[in-house]
Amino acid sequence: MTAFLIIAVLVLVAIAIWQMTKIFELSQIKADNSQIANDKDNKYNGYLLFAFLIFIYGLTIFCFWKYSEVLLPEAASEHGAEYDSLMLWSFVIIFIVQTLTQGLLHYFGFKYRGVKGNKALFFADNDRLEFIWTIIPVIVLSGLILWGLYTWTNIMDVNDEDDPLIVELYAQQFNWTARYAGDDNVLGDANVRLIDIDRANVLGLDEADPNATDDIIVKELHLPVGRKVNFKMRSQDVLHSAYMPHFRAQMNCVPGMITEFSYTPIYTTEQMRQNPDVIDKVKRTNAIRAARAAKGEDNSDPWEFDYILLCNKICGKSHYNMQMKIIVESEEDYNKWIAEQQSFGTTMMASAK
Ligand SMILES: [Cu+2]
Repeated sequence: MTAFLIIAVLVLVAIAIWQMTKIFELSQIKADNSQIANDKDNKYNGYLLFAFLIFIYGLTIFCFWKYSEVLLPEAASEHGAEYDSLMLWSFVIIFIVQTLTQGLLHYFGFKYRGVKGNKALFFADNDRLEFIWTIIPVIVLSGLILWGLYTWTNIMDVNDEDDPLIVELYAQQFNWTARYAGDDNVLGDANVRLIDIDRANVLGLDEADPNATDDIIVKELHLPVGRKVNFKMRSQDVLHSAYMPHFRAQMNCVPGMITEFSYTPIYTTEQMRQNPDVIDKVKRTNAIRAARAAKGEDNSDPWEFDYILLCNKICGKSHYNMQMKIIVESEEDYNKWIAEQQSFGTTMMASAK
């Protein structure tokens, strides 16, 4: 009996499905199954184009409104303002061109959408038009490139005529070490093959080189405000990149060679903490941290602004945390700090005992 009932139910279900398929097929007959777009389809596509245009314009405005605050504060180096204005003008030009061309593209897409018997206005050849759309980008781009080259040469001025402070930035997976050139302001020779961890020669300094004796190896970068700093970068293992965003500075650290970058800090850490954008950022970050603290989560201690050196090349699994604090201070404070540091010679003598 049960078997009969099951079979009956299955048959009824099968009939129901068959009937429903039939109803579905009937309902489809009226629709136009043609694969060729008709005027109505083209009209929909035309309006969808406009909707998309509004979407991208809207997205742009939204991003300006929402994310402008995450941009870097005012540059803290002498060359930074020039760098920033080059970047700003590049963005302004890109923004204007993008807004205009996208508007025109979508407008013409709509205007000349498929309509039976409608034919788009077109030029097979127009010298004047081609001249205009070639010459304008040529002028604008060469202007930007020339300005860029000029700015680049200014920024990459690593000469040591005006007595810059010489500092080595040494990169390795996954930390930074800084080396000051000491009283003579000349860095001693170094080579990764001379590294001797047991004797605390972590940077492979040549002990036979008299210039190395007064070198000072530290884990925190202190810079006197207003004095040019020439950085000499080395890497022990893989490609790293020394990135100091607040100073608009970045240079690759390449194993086997010394790369250079130079800048003059113009604001001390204390002065930068008074910058309205920085104050705002600290406030926002600490609001997030306070919320985390309320939930008992990690990383919830109040944060204070500091300049920072980051690695900007994906160099391995702990790349994200490869950083060093930078402190810009008055010449007086800097001199006091550097006088308290141990020289390479002293460390070596201590380890020899
Ligand atoms: Cu790195």
